[in-house]
Amino acid sequence: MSSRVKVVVTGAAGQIAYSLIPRLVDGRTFGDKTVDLCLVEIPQVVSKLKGLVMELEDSYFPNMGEVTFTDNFEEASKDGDWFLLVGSIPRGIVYEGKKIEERSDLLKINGGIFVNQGKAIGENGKDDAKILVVGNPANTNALIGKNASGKDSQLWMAMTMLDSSRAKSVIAKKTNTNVDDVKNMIIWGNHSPTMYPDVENAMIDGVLGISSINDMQWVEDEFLPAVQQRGKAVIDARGASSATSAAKAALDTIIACESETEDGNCFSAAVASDGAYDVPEGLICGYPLMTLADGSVEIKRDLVLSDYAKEKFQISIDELSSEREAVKHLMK
Ligand code: NAX
Repeated sequence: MSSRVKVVVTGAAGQIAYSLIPRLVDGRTFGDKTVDLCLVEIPQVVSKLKGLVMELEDSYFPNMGEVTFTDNFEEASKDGDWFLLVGSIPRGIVYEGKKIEERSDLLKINGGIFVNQGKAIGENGKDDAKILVVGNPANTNALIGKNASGKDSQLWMAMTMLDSSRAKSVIAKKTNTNVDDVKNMIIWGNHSPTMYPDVENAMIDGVLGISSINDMQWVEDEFLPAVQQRGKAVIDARGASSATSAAKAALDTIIACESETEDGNCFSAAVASDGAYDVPEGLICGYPLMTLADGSVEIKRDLVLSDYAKEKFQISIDELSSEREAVKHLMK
């Protein structure tokens, strides 16, 4: 395996990136590999990255390789091993004279960005590149990007690790355990309030969640709303969306993909459906994943969903299908 890794990060002057980028080179996420960074921003902001590069240089990171920044994604994408697509136009911003409030408007604007980025990754990224879409609407942005890339050997993911970590935290508090005692915390579906965090299949201190929690009323009334609405709760409290927790989740996703998953375990991210768990083919859907010894990432297929889980999951699948319908003009 190469001892160098090139990581391309978009939205590099944003909030999440400020927490994320230093930790890509701190020797934990990629172990002892040398990490080359290519930071990408829109032209109006790109010069700010000079300051971030100065800070990185001043931070004593022995594993940091070459660091460059640009507003030219195509150039940045050359030989990229990892692409962290964090940059997108956020909700609430005024774009071409219109305040962007609706998910459908977000889909439209960001969809266009992801066509170009997907194409560049397909043409210039490594054949086995891994792409993690963080910018919202993450699943459908990933769908558009993957479609435009035209290269099936690359792995496109949308981030649901933050939702999984939030769910672990709520369960750990409820069961008086440590977050590390909660394993297999799967997020099914979309990274949106329709997601289905699966308590029943989680392992809590070695016991299956359905036995350990045994309180579906709590799941329905407290757990699901707490996890599904956590992003909004953070925005209400902080006046800005989750940043440091989102950065940690992106790092945890990379770590999960870079090392073999322990037997029986899985982690959460959204990948293209091949029909697994009756999800329409092609949708980028939150699934339980495993990294195999050869470095490939596979869907874990032996989980059983209760009727309750299936009903909730279907709501999110339907939302993903309608998002795909809304962007079909951007797909080949
Ligand atoms: P910021 O607004 O702080 O930063 C976004 C940055 O992206 C800006 O600096 C902007 O100039 C840049 N950008 C926009 N278009 C770009 C393009 N085409 N190429 C390169 N850069 C571009 O947002 P931040 O708080 O960092 O959040 C980034 C994204 O993550 C948002 O879409 C947000 O909704 C999403 N999130 C996703 C989460 C997830 O779990 N998947 C959780 C956290 C967060 O809400």
